[in-house]
Amino acid sequence: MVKSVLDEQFLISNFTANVARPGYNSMGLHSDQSLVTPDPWTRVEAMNVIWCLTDTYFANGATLYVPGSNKWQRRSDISKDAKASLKPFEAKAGSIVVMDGTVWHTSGANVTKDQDRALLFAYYTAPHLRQQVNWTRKLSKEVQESLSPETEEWLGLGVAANLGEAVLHLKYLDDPQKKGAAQTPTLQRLSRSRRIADRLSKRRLSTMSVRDVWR
Ligand SMILES: O=C(O)CCC(=O)C(=O)O
Repeated sequence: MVKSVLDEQFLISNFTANVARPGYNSMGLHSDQSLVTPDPWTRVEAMNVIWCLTDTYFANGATLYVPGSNKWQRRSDISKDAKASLKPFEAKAGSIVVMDGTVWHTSGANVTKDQDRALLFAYYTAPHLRQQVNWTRKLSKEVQESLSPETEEWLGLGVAANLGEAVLHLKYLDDPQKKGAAQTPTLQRLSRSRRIADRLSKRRLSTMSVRDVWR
């Protein structure tokens, strides 16, 4: 699902648990893409997958969104009556809600007496956008070493962390006749960089130069 929106190359930018307890108030209206990249927002470069751990409805603080706000490309497009047009994402526990990063939204107020609203937000972005969390610092060495190559890639922990689409463009520049070739020189260099990184991490060295990767 994430790949269908952001393409093959994407990063996990952040992963948060937002629990709105009784009495919790709304936060400010925002789009998640506007937090990490300046306008104009002409294409979708961020998205959230929201995991509902509890039933989520207006009174317990369901996320509120402005229908059609994904069309706003600049701050000046934000409608004056945006707050009046907010609608809740209502869903049963166990559901997921996929939210395009250009949709303007806020958390709802929890006006119930005793019903928590617990949501997990997995926030993904295009690879050229700096992640909200520095996973290299955040995750312990043990956790990093236990990750699959795919998860490592998604967290931007690889040596070539955010080359993203550049890899594809370089591939075509290397040899336009070989668009479908699986092992272009660029990709060979990337897999070599992974092997070097693996060797370095085994030797417990923490840094390597870009020259080592691309030589
Ligand atoms: O908790 C919510 O409903 C919304 C959270 C949100 O928009 C955010 O964390 O940026």
